[in-house]
Amino acid sequence: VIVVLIVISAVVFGLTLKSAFESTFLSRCEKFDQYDCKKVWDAFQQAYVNKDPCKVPVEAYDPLIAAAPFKPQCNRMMFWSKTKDVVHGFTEKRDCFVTLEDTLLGSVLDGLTWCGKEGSKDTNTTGCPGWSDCENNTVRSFWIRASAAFADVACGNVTAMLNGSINTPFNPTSIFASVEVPRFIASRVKNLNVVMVIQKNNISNCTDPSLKNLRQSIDTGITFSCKDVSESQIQECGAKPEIACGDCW
Ligand code: AVW
Repeated sequence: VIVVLIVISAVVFGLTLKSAFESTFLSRCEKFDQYDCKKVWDAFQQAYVNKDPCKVPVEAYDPLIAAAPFKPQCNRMMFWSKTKDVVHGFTEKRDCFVTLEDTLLGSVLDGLTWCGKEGSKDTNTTGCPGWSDCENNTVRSFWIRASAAFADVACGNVTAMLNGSINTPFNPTSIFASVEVPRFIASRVKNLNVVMVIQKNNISNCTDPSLKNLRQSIDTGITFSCKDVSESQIQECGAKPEIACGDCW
């Protein structure tokens, strides 16, 4: 009887335990002051729980964005496309710039996979649709919504790191091109400064034709500049706090 009771209580206790996903979410969230992480978790869950993981529209995350709004950080906002590692290698060492992944929502969900299921209140971390498996998938809709909200608060001088080792550094299908750039408005954003990350075997640079498209697609009134900067120079500035942010490139 005792053994049976122990087993039953262990099972009941187990069901009330937080999932590893929720624990990761909350512990990453608690590194940020000023937010009620339990409220943020509830707002997050309502976006996808008990839904077909391919039927989560971008707007499903509106209440989450409202629960953890992005704060404008003028002159420090950093966007990127196909340069995730070099950008974050830099921003984790220096506080010159803030990327989406340095904000509460971006850092909490960076690298995670999640989805719900019709008829269930669980959050799954396996068996979720991949990025391109269906348009309105749980993870992709979140990143589109969060990127839009982050771009909405962009102000002053905005920086973007693009990749000089690919054919089309400014790719119209990227989140940067399709979601973020269209939200930069001249009344808030003064200048868009592209840092073209140049590696040894680079195949493009600031003269690439795709950058002309970028220049043409930004709101009139926002000035544009582009600078080719070697990856090693970016890494060196990350490693040397004595170099002023404004002198990195
Ligand atoms: P990215 P973006 N499969 O480097 O301009 C799986 O292409 O789009 O840059 N994951 C994907 C896929 C895919 N096909 N495409 C994109 N991702 C995910 C937010 C993946 O996690 C920031 F503010 C990849 O690391 C940047 O300014 C990430 O999306 C801007 O959006 C970026 O893909 C970067 O988006």
